[in-house]
Amino acid sequence: MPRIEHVAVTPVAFRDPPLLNAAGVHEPWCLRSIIEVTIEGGITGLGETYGDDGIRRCLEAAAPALVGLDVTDLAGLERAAQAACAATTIPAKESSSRTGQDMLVARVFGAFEVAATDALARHLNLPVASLLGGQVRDSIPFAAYLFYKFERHRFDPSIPADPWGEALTPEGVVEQARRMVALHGFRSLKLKAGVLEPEAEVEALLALRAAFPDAPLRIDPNCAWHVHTALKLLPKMLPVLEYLEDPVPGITPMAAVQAACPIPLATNMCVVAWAHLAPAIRQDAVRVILSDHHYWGGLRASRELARICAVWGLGLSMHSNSHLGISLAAMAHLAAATPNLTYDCDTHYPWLDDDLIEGGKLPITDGALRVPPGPGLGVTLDRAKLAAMHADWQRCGIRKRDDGTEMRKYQPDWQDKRPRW
Ligand code: GKR
Ligand code: MG
Repeated sequence: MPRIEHVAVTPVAFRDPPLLNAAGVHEPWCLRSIIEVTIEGGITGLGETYGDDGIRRCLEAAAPALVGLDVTDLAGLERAAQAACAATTIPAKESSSRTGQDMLVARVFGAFEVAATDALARHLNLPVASLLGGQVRDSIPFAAYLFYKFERHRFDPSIPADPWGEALTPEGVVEQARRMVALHGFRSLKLKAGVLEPEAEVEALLALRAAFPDAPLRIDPNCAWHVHTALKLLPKMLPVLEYLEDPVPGITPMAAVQAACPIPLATNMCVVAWAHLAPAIRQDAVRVILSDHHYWGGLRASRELARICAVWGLGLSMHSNSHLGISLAAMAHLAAATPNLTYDCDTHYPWLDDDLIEGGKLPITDGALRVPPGPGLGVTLDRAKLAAMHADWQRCGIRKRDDGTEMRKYQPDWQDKRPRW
């Protein structure tokens, strides 16, 4: 198979609206890293991952070591990722507290694995889904991802107000949901919680149920609640929820809630690495895993995770962070090749203004994305937009996502406290 001839890692920044969560509020710019793996014959495969400085430096350290590897040599790719992560000093404040070394390697490896898989699939003139075991669906259902939201980035006057407006009340959340459903036809709704008093967030959930009587609903407080709070709220939430996502921090507290809860608990927080699976399954802490190829180690690792979920009778869906179209295309090909995808996937994509792929944003209609037809991931870079987003990265001044510091601009005594309520 062709060898890797060149690897490029380009940091980019794009506008992100002031979306609220338990960690604070999104900053005006979101960072991502764009990966290009070029193989013999001049074919280039694409990948996209986190953009914080720590991972970016590991990606840049690994890139030259990939040159010369056969594009199918994933073991060699993993060794390069391991060596680069071991050799890169990441100041503690620049790396996420949840990210151990193994998870860092999985992130770095995963980013290159996607790009190498795209390149290989293009070389073979096949869609990426074909290399993951075959496509079992053409269209991937996504949920509307609703956020409490400030009207605008008040501390950056250069940024115009976005069309979404403020959402800090049940009425505001319902209005946001109506707009998102009108734009994209979503059938399921997810409310990002952990922002207001839990009772107020449950009121918003009930308002969503009243406005959308048939929509499957989820709420995700990102571990902002105590076990006793989650248990107290269950009677009100149970009749309207399809699953409850990460109400409390940690496997054992999640197991305490799951034991009292007839609906599944879902997570993208307490099961985020292979080592977490055994204790979570043993304690029956979660019944839905929200997988994410960006941190589980790429596309093939995520297929393996899906198999484990199937074996253990766990539900499976997909977690998201703010992202661009290369990530969305990779999520779509992975989802297309995953038979046991049991819930609509999450995506932040409707919050994105503009994309850096040719043709602009991929269309989500009737609540679903048609899998971009191959070869490869089915998306290509718009070089002018890549250059513009790289220039934005150079001048935006942000080098690590920090929702807490951004939140303290609005509320100086604000602290990230989980559980808070
Ligand atoms: O974008 O604010 C956000 C989300 O809270 C994100 O950071 C989470 O990782 O979407 C994610 C989740 O489901 O927990
Ligand atoms: Mg979540």
